[in-house]
Parts: sequence; C-alpha cells; structure tokens
Amino acid sequence: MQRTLVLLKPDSVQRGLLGELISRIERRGLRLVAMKLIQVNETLARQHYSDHITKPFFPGLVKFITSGPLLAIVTEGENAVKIIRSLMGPTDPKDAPPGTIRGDFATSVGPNLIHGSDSVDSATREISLFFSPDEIISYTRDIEKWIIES
Ligand code: DAT
Ligand code: MG
Repeated sequence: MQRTLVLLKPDSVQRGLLGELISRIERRGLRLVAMKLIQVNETLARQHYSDHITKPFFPGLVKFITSGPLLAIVTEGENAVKIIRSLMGPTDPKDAPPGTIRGDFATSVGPNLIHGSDSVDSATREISLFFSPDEIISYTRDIEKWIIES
C-alpha cells in the first residue's frame, strides 16, 4: 500500500477541472485520504521543488505554483505512486498521449495541471510538507477485500 502527493495546480483550479481530475483518480480505484485548497507561499514552493533549484525554469515554476490556489491531495492505494504518474502522462503535454490528464487537457510544460510524486521516498517527503499526520484519514473500500496480491 502506498501514499502519494497530488497537486491539482493553479491552472486546474482556474480552468474548473478539479472535479474532472479528482474523478479520474477516484474511478481508477485510489482513495482520497487528505485534501485541502491552499495558496502555496514561496517558501513551500521552493521546498517542494528543491530538486529543480538550479534549473533555468525554477523561478517561473515558483511563480506559477504560487500564482493562485491549488488543491493538495494525498491519495492511497496499491502502487499509488506509479498509478498517479501514469494517469498524469509525461511532463511535457506535447508528448502526452490522449487518455492521460496532460494529454487530454494541456498543451504546455508550464501549466501542466497536475503534480504527482515521482517515487515512494519523494511522496513521503512531499506529503509531510503539505499535511500533518492528523490530517490524513485512512480507510478501506469494501471492494478491496477481493484484491489478489501479485
Ligand atoms: P513532473 O511534474 O512531471 O514531475 P518535473 O518534476 O521534471 O516534472 O518538473 C516539475 C515541473 O517543472 C513540471 O511539472 C513543469 C516544470 N518543468 C519541468 N521541465 C521544464 C522545462 N524544461 N521547461 C519549463 N518548465 C519545466
Ligand atoms: Mg516531478
């Protein structure tokens, strides 16, 4: 069982896509175990994207992610990290196939709608930046008793 951090970025809020994007995560079978609408400040943005601090696009990335409210989500389920990454599609929407979130709704690598942690270790780090442990509510869905572990 894994948890991962999803951010529905300011462009998702602005474009009214929150429902659509949450729906895709839910229908895939992942549980939403924490969720909040927040306006990220520069300190949190820099911590969250600390791996990219030396990249030329870093200042623009921080400006964008702090530009308006975003929806932060912790989602949980089997292979949650990889499943979210595959729902998202590649970073650059022009390479993203139809059927993925970026492939269906985005055209540009800046406003690409969604963040998902890229590994279990990143997920642990990023979740702790956005949520305190008592904000995460674990539960199961009855259907999951039928999962066959492979
Ligand atoms: P991802 O969001 O798919 O995990 P990433 O971690 O490599 O991608 O980069 C974080 C964000 O930074 C990405 O969603 C958009 C922005 N970004 C990445 N590469 C970029 C580039 N070459 N030019 C402009 N923005 C970029
Ligand atoms: Mg990333």
